[in-house]
Amino acid sequence: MKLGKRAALIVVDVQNDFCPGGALPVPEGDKVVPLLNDYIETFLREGAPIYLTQDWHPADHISFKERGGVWPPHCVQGTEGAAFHPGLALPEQGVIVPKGSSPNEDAYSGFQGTGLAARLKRQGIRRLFIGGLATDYCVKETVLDALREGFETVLLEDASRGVEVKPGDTQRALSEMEQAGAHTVRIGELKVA
Ligand code: VGL
Ligand code: ZN
Repeated sequence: MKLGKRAALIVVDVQNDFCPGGALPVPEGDKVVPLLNDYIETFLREGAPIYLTQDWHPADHISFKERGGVWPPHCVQGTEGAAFHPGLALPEQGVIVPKGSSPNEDAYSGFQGTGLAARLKRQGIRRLFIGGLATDYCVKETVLDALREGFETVLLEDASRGVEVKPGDTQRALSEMEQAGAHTVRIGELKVA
């Protein structure tokens, strides 16, 4: 698979709360960090834009258990848990996309309420490479929205991990994304020339 012109990288929610020791840990969530750093390096070398979504909730967010949601409080704005994993090679040119900031609205997708699709289209981007946390929630919804928006969409399979609230969720998410038209790639398969 070629990176191609008009490609962008979207790194989804690689934050402390989604890594082991965090408030809503994804098993092996931290394992995506070195791989994403490799992808980031590749995209930087190619001059391709990089976006990083950040789950960014107010303290009383609707998805939290206290408000009848399903999740423990996580990624509360300005907390250490909401910070990017310290090992992530945050590029200076990287554009941070906060999401889930409205108290009464859940937002798994990086496209929901962020203006991201319009911004990418304005830049002439056609193909998106998407990876991060969690495969069965925010990565999945971001990939499905990317496809709905008409982008050619590639999941970074080795640089994503699922929460697995129910066993098999990650695998089901992969099937759903592929069925919707997503491609998948691993770092060794990505050609830049
Ligand atoms: C996510 C659950 C709640 C995610 C965000 O990033 O996948 N999951 N908020
Ligand atoms: Zn969240």
